[in-house]
Amino acid sequence: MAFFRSVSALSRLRSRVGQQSNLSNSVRWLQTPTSSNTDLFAELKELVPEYQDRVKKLKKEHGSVELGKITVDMVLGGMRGMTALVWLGSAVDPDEGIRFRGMSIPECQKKLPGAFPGGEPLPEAVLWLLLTGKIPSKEQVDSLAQELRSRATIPEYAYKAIDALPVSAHPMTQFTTGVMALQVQSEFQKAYEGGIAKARYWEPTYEDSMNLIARLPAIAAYIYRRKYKDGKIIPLDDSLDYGANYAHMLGFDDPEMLEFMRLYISIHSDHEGGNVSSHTAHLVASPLSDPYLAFAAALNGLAGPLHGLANQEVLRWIRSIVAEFGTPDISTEQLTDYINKTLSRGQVVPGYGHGVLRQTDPRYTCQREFALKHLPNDPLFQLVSKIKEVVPPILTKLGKVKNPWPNVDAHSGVLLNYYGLTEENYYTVLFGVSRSVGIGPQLIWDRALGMPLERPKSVTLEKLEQLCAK
Ligand code: NMX
Ligand code: MLT
Repeated sequence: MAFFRSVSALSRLRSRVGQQSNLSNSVRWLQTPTSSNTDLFAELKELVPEYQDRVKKLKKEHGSVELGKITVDMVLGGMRGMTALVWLGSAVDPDEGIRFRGMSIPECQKKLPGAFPGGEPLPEAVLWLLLTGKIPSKEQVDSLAQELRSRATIPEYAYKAIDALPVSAHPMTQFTTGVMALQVQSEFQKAYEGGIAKARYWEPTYEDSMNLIARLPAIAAYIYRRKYKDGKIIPLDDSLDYGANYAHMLGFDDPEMLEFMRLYISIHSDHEGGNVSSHTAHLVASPLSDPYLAFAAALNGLAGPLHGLANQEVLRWIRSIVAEFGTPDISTEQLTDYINKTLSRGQVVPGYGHGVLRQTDPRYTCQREFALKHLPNDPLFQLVSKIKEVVPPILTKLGKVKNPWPNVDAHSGVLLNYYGLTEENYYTVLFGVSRSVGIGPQLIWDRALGMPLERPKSVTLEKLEQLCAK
């Protein structure tokens, strides 16, 4: 069925190591196509020394600059608000939301190449941006799409590892298992065992991260086909981009669904470094565990209902509302009663609230705009719109919820459902594939910048009490 691709990543790596580095000093957050280089690795190789110098300078000249104080609330409160790690790809402003290398979602929609003029940003474009900080040209994006397709072959044993699980296993369990099977091909592990020098760690990390990103859609699609369809693999289409190919391998070819998948992957790719999945990947990679090991750990965090699994919970909750009233066309009073019932059972309203955001998530907003354009009359979309009006005042009234507004997960399910992807237990796998586009680049930079083993200090309860008594 599937075989390793003929040109191995290792031989590509060897040939690249021989290439001359061509240092450019002019590239820092320029956000315009600044080179015609269509090889992402070569582009990165030019950037690495400059970034290394910046980190060296920060450590040498500003190592003791304080970034804030640590309070008991932070230590007991999930480290909320504690600045504790560097993440290059994106940053989240509590009010404005995500910026990818400084660019908001509407800016990305305007400036990043799409599959057609005016189309949603291609995930390949986001990947290029996150890794280099530069807006790629269409030629660069096409070249990256081709590179990802060339890396996308799945070894037979990865399918077999998934097949060893019962079909009833949750898709996220199957997905993590598939990623762990892919780990067998880790170039970083091989290179480390071969004695690679620290200065070159990022090169096999690049190979692993790119291979991982390239292979995830096929693994993820297999899980979907196995669990919900006939189990037959739909092969990759060489003419399609990353997002479209994933939809195609799942079994969806409606051009609107392909376009939604491009948007979906792009907006779910990265959300700075402190979220559970990204932070987990960074932490697990810090003792030099390879990208597969780190990403599998990240997926296990993503599978929690307060994080990525919330997209599954949202659609389940919306369906439970429809089941309760026999129709999605319900009154504000009926919806209010249902939300209060959810809260009185000691449950959260899924899709609402956030650890950092304090306004409506712009990822929610852009999905709403997509829905308004393509499915304004869909009854579940109309229900989601109504929920957005009714939930925030109720959560605000509780007096403890810091952000009563909708997050990314409040919207994605109804769009997927509209296009025929109705099996909500699969939704977090889509989030997981997307998140690799953000995590992969950071793992490469972690190695390029020589980021050390992560090991914060903990404190006992007794010690905390003693410190507070002083
Ligand atoms: N429904 C009910 N209660 C909530 C909600 C909500 N949507 N959001 C927060 N609260 C409660 C929270 O449980 C906590 O209660 P308690 O003190 O009794 O433990 C209180 O409000 C304070 O929590 P916050 O400080 O506002 O939120 P925190 O930063 O701790 O948690 C989330 C953030 C996202 C975990 C939380 O808002 C939540 O559980 N939301 C629902 C699940 C969800 O949508 N998660 C997806 C987040 C995005 N993602 O993709 O990861
Ligand atoms: C994410 O995309 O990771 C979520 O919004 C959660 C977060 O940022 O904490």
